[in-house]
Amino acid sequence: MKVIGVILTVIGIGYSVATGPCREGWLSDAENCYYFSHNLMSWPQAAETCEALHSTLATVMSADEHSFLKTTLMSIHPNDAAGRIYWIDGTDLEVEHVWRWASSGEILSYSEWSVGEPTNTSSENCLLLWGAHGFNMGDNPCAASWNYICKTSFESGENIIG
Ligand SMILES: [Ca+2]
Repeated sequence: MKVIGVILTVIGIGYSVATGPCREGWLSDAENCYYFSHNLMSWPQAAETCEALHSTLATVMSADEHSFLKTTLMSIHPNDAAGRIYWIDGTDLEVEHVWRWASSGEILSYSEWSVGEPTNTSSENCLLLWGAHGFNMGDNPCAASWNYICKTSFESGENIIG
C-alpha cells in the first residue's frame, strides 16, 4: 500500500507541474507542437520567425498530419478559410519541380495538391496550404505575404514545461 501511495503521489506531482506537451500558444497532435501565426510574412521571413521560436516551418509528413492541420485551420477560420493561405516548409527553389522540405532537405514523401497546383512556374517556389481549396497544397512566389505554421517535435526538448 505504501508503494502505491508513493506512485500516486508521483503521478499527482506529474500532473500538477505538466501543462501539456507544448508551449503556451501552440497546439499539439500526437507527436508535434504547431504554431499558427496571426500575422502575415514572406516565406523566408516566416522561416526565420519559426527558427527564432526554436522550430521550423511545418512539414506535412502524412495524410493524418495534413488532416490535423486542415481540421485545426478550419476551426481557426470557421468563416474566412477561403481567403486564408498558410506557408509551410516546402520549396523547389533549388531545382525547379523538385519539392523538398527546407528544414531537412528531404524530397516530399507525401503531398496533396489543390486542383491546378503546383503552378510550377519559376516564380512560384514556396509551398503553402490554400484555404480556398480545403487547405490542400499550392505554390506561390516566396515574397508573397501569408500566414504561416511553425512546427517542433515533442522530443526537441523545447516544449516541456515544468
Ligand atoms: Ca501556384
